[in-house]
Amino acid sequence: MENKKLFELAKKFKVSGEPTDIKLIDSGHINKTYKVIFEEENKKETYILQYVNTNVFPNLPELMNNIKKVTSYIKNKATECNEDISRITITMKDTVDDNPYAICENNWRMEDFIDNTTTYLFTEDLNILYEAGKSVGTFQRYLDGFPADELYEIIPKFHYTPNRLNQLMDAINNEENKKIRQDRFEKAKEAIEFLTDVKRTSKAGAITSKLGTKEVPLRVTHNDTKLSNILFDKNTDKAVALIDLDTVMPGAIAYDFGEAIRTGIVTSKEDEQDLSKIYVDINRFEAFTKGFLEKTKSILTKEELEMLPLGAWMMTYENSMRFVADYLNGDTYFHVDENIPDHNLVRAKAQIEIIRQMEEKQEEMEGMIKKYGL
Ligand code: GN1
Ligand code: MG
Repeated sequence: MENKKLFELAKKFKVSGEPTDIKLIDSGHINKTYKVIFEEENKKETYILQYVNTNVFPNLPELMNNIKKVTSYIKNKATECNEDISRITITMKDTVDDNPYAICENNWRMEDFIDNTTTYLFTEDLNILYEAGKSVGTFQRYLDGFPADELYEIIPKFHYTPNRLNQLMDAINNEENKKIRQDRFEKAKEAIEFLTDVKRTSKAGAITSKLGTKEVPLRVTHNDTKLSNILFDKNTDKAVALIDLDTVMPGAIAYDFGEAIRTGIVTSKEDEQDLSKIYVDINRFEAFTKGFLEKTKSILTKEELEMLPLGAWMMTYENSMRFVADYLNGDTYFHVDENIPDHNLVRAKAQIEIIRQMEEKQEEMEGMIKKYGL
């Protein structure tokens, strides 16, 4: 979209000055995100302008309500703990016409950019991972006690892994898919075999069944805690805030731990094509776990603690199934880069490599959880 049009959209939100610069930030798989600069008498302020994908998030008002509830709860809790709340979480801007959900026509919204922060797709720095662990842990700690059933289930069964398996099976068994994309079925053969191996499918319900029987509590979970959703201070690399709250919903804490481990445990991109570059490092698992448990040890039940390594496996399993399903369905869900052939399959294969290595290191991971959690 042209800058002029984007500036017009940005001006529909209550901020002072005039927009002078705008850049596309190219990292999310669902929404379209821009960084926009407003200037007033040599003062510059940066904001995040975002187009929300309503195919994925059809109920945007409820989504915005969830964010409002969760962010005000976090700010109140942090205030009680005498923390500076200016950078602790996201803050949406109101629209000039006071739309009750802070969205303007065609599903655009704007939020403050938290100054002097950066993100990482992956990192080699153990201290950054320790900080990431503290960040996800702090989010959980502040929201401990939030009545999870007050949140709207934005994407039903989002981390209900048996459902993700069903969606994969539907994509595999879909006659139309087989007819139009026969080549994709051939290319994805090994990935399909790996993911539908009974060794793995039999574990798909291992978390949801315990939520069902209430052996583990239903909490408010972020559900998309990948490393790139954590802001770090540019100068100190201290974690600042966990962003992208679109999928805050009721869930198991193992989801938030697991999704962060999936992306933090390797020093490669989610779509790394050279599988020999993917190395699941237990030292990175340790660094994240240490930070996470420092913040959450006192709120976790024994069952939740024991479930954390499984959460890491489950989130990786789930993402690979989703990538393969989307590949077979013709890339209708995740944004794909046209310069990367078979992008969703590339992502899935990288995730499968991570699963393979995690399965070998399950006991080591369990040992770390004991070390820092007991
Ligand atoms: C999507 O949009 P983004 O990049 O924050 C997806 C997550 C996946 C992730 C994989 C609503 O997140 O669930 O884990 O891609 N979000 C949604 O990178 O489906
Ligand atoms: Mg997201």
